[in-house]
Amino acid sequence: MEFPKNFYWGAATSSYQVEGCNNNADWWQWEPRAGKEPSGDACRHYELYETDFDLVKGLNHNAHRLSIEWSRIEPQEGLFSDEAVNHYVKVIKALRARGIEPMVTLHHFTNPIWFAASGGWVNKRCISRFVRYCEFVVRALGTDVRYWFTINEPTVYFSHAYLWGMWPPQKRSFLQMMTVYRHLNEAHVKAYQRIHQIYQELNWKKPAVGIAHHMQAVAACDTRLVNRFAAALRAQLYNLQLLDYLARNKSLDFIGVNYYSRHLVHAHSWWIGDLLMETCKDNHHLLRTNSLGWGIYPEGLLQVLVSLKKYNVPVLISENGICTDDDNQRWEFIQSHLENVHLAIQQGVPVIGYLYWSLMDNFEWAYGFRPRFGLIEIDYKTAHRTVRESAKKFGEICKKNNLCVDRHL
Ligand code: IFM
Repeated sequence: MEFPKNFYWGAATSSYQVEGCNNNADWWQWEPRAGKEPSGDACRHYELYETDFDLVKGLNHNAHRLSIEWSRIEPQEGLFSDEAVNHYVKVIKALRARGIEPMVTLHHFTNPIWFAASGGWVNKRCISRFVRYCEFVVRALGTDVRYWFTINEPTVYFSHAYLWGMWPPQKRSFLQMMTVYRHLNEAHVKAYQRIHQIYQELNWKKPAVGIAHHMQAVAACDTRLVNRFAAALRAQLYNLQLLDYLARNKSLDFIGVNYYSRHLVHAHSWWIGDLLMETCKDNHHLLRTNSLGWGIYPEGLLQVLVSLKKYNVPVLISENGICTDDDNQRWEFIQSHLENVHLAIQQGVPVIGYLYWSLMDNFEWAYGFRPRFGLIEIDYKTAHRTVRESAKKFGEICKKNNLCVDRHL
């Protein structure tokens, strides 16, 4: 299965999950308060990035997605750290020097402590604050960066942090969630416009600005009308509504898709709560699962990709991966999902790249370090890196731009 010419192959990380010692971030403050495993030194990627990028190069990746830690760049309101920005300049140059396309996320779940303390994403000022930070970063890094993701997984962020109370600031308020939803959308649009203005002003080649959107396959667990209706409603609300807004506001040069699993719909009644949330608990449609219990459903990636055709912009798989202690399972996961990416391309979806989540094992938020998502295994005691077999096999695909599926799958 040949992939298009110039296809981007690589992996993704985020600053807080790999760098270590991000002690100006709201998550850092929250971990001990919530009794969570501390992120601590994480993978020590902040100091070991050159070593990591040598591994990336050795695995034939031609693209790499990483995020900038806002709390390092702006540790106090309006005070920008030269040291932090110089660090990221070096990081981006280290990728370029190895012939790897850097793809940069500006917000990946964490906020500076001062920002969170003054109302975070509920405070209307969040938009101008975020855009000011983006402007600073883009001016500093823009000469070497073409692809920007403004915000990672807005829907995951606002639901976990403001509706379900699972992440800082642990709110459980529908109204606050809706405010944050609106603010994140507006922040994206404003940042999109500002980034384009900066590139134009400085006479740089046009950037590509998008979002990394968490999408789930949604399937009704049987053919009953209520389930089919609930599935269609959820697909619209969870997957497409945000993109519809951003597309209407002409702020998507590409769509980044983060895909992991399926949402199996079973609504017992027409009550709105059931329509929106209830999932099937029966043992029909059983799927194999990752180590966090998420069902593995490769066909779902095809389903979500096809649903993006209507936006008529390039699509980049910005995350797709599995946490497992069985590396064979990881390899099967990668192959089966790539088969579906290939099918989507054949069906006319303009997919331009595939980034595996994650380059290395890392800090999986409220779950701590237990889930192992990495192509590269991390020994957290010594920070020793071991390249997994699945990573080497994936590296062959990246090199050949071609997937040859193992027949036993
Ligand atoms: O680790 C996360 C990442 O930060 C955002 N997308 C999903 C990944 C796996 O849960």
